[in-house]
Amino acid sequence: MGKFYVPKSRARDNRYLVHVKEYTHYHKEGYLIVRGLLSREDIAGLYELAEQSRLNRPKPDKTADEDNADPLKEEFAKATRIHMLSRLHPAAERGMLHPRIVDVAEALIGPDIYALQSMLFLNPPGKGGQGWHQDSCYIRTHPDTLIGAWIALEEADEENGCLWVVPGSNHEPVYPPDGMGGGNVHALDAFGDLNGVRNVSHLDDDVNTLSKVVANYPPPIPVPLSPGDVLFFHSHLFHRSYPNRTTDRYRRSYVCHYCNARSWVPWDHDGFEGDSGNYRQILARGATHHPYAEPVFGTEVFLADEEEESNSVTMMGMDNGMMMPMGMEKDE
Ligand SMILES: O=C(O)CCC(=O)C(=O)O
Repeated sequence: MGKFYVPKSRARDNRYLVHVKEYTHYHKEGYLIVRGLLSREDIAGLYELAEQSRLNRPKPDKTADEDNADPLKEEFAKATRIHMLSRLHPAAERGMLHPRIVDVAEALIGPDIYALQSMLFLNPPGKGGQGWHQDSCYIRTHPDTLIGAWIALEEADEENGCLWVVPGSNHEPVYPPDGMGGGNVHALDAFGDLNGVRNVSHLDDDVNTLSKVVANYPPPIPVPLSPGDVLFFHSHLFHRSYPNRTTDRYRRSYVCHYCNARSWVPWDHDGFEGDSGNYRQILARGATHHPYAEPVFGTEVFLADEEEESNSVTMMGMDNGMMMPMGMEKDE
């Protein structure tokens, strides 16, 4: 008889238990907002890291933004996001592997979860924004199981550049960017009419031709969030953000990407050797038959435990055409 594991994290205190309605909303609409998933204490370390990154940044080249009289803006002239701090700072690793975030990922795309990527957004006044795109275009996983978690470190609203999403667009295939040999589209040759798109992520809808597919949908919706709220979003979902149009507020957020740890991952932000980057991805929950990495700073992860395995259920065909789990008494 085969075995399957029972994730150890089931018994954990403070585990976030996903509701069926949340699961169906995510799979139907392509996103899920979990309000207050992280506490103020949980995000304090990430907020502090964003502050340090802001204050310790080398002064930008004056010529890069020379008409800008606002020192606040000048300080941030070039920096809107910092990639992969999770490989450099304990707080960033803890944020990416936060068990309550992984709890949700486990229910939506798991049970086995890799943590792949982290980005700390600063988005000072006048800066930031990313035009319409689909995340699977940038991060390749086979099967394609990628999910994003957008963690608000402060109020994010339309003024300072919250995310916008197109509900239901997660059911679209990934549109291949022209000139990138199909990008990360799965089974590109299996489609008869999957047209390429140009300038994906460009802020200007006139040049970013993914906006033409977005226009087939009802109007996109903004996703304003408060500190500790987390937006989970499907990697095929059309989404974007606008530059921060305030003069006195930042838009600090932490955005991480995960996938099912049974996926083949021919990707790593910092590159990889051989034919897959699986060995560089942290196993954040469950188990995998692929190679994986461990947290660098000792953040606790909840992996499958051999001792907690259970027997799997095998179905058997009966004479009357019904299926019955093996080992169950036959109902006479
Ligand atoms: O937060 C943003 O401004 C953009 C984030 C985004 O689109 C992404 O992480 O895919």
